[in-house]
Amino acid sequence: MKHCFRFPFLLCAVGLFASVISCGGPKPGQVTTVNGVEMVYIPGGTFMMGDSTTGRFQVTLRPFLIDKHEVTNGQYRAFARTFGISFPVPPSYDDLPVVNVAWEAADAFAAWRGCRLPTEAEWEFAARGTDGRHFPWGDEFDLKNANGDDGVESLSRPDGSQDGFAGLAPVGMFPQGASPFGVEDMAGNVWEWVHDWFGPYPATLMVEYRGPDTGERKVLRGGSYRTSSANLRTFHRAYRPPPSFDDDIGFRCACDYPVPERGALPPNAQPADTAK
Ligand SMILES: [Ca+2]
Repeated sequence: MKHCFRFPFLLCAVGLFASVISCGGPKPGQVTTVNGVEMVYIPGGTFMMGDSTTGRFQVTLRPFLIDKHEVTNGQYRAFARTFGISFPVPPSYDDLPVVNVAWEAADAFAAWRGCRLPTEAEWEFAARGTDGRHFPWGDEFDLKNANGDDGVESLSRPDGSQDGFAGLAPVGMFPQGASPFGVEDMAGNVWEWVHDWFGPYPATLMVEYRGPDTGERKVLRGGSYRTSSANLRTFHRAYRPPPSFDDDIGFRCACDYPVPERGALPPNAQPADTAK
C-alpha cells in the first residue's frame, strides 16, 4: 500500500498512513499517490457555497483528498476487467476521461478504489476555495483554461483564441486552469458525478453539507467540452437520474483523510493488470 505525501516528506515515500501523520501532515494542495492515482489534499475549512442564483450558505468541511484529474479510461479498464464489464475503448484512449458511466457505476468504481464520490460541497470547495471565484482560476472566463465550448469550434490552439480540442481532451491538459488547490479540469472536459442527490440548498449554516437522503436525480458538476461558460462555473449545478450516462459525463474520486486502511486495491486489480 502506498499513500504517503511525496514532497517534502521524503521519509514518507512508502509506508502506511501512520507515517503521514508522524511527518506533520500535508499542506493544502499537496499531491499524494493513493493506489497509483494522484490525489490532492484539501484542508478542512469554511466557505460560502453557491451564489445568488442557487442560494448561498456557509459550509464547514473536514479535510479530504480528491483526484487531481478526472478518472481515465486506463484507470477504469482495470475495474472493468476485474468485474467482467464490457469496456470497448481502445487502449490508445487510456489518457482520456472515462465517459458513458452511470452514477451507480461511478460510485462502485470509487468504492473499489477504496474511495468514494466527493460530496457536492467537497467538489465545490476543491474547485473554488474560499474566495468565491466563479471559475477555478478566477472570476473571468478564458477558454484557454478549460476544455469547454462557447459556440465556436474550439480546436485552433495555440493561437490563444480557443481551447484546442474539438471533443474530449486527455486529462491534465489545462494546468493553468487549475483550482486554488491545484485540482485540474474542474471546469469542462467532462461533467462529474458527485455523491449527492439534487435538492434545494438549505438557508442556514451547515457543517458537512450533504444533499437530501433520497431523491430522483444525482448532481453533476463542472460542465463539459460541449457546454458554455455558464455551465463551467464553480457553483453551477446540473442533475440527471442515476442510471443516466452520456459521452460527456465522467467523474473523479475523493477519499477521507487520513486514507482508510481499506483503501487498497485487490491484488488482481493493480494498475499493472491494465497492461494487455
Ligand atoms: Ca471536469
